[in-house]
Amino acid sequence: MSYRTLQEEIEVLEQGLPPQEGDGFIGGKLNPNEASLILLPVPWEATVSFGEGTANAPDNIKLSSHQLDVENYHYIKAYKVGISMLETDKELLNLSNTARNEAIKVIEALENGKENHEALEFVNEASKKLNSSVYEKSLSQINNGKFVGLVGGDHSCPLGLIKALNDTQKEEFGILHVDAHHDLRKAYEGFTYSHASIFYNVMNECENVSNLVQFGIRDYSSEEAQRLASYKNKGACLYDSDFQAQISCGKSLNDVFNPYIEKLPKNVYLSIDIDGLEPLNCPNTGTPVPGGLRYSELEYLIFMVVKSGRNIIGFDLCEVGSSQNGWDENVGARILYQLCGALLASQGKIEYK
Ligand SMILES: [Mn+2]
Repeated sequence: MSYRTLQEEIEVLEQGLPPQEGDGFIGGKLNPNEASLILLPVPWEATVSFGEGTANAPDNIKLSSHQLDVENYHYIKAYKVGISMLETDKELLNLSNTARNEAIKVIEALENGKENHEALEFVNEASKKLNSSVYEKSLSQINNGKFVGLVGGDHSCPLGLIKALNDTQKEEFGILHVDAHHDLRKAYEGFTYSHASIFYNVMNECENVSNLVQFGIRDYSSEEAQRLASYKNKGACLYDSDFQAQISCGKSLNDVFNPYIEKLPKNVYLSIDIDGLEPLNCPNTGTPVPGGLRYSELEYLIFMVVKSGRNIIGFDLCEVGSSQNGWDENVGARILYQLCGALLASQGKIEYK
């Protein structure tokens, strides 16, 4: 692939010509060395419990993003400081497919009241390989002075990125997490690094994560609610039912979101599971749940973080499904571009309004 320089990239994107098939995110072809923000695709769905397809999301989102206009209301010309999405790691995709087959054996055994230790061990080892691969890739970008946004894959993908930030940030950071689920299970179906355990693992393994603030949550176990409560002031959750009730009583989004934004420290990592949105925006995500945030509410929530003066130090977008008509990927591409703009604006790289 022949890359563009940043100057060439800006010229091409501002011409607004239709991107060509092999082009990258938003039709870009920028040399990653010249980017401020690197998008790391992670084609992984070893432990998904219901609907499959999210391992293909990075490539699908990239293709879908070709129909985006690069202008954005809040974030002014984010492409001008360079956004580059890396090539998808095919080896990782192969490992995901192999591990997925083993995971199905584990789940089938469980459904028959049995256990398949050999398959379980394979999946857990594969997940460790994923975590160290994401960690190493993230770390090398961060050490090169780049910001990193991760494009999943299922929600187990970002542990390596969060750990790389944990190991390189001078100050502690908080996590703003949007999801239908707490993702606080201590292993799920026996999988240590399950999509349903991401924040259990983060809170256990990342000592520089000051707190976890969750939005959109509406499908959870008592184990998870108790775990969140056990974090005391390190954990907070605006449950979706509470959110909907407050909005129904006439409160503004500002008033409802603000007390939760205020719990976050200066530095914030955003973790967006697309199933935090209403299912009409993500009909093919792995575990859709009725209710949830509207697209524009998520957009405003992200903007509130920027407007509050906090620094977004990294992000992930996970669990985007594969659809026949491209709708899930279309929404995913738009959220991803919002996240890029928000990070770059919060870091003072671009203007916002
Ligand atoms: Mn999740």
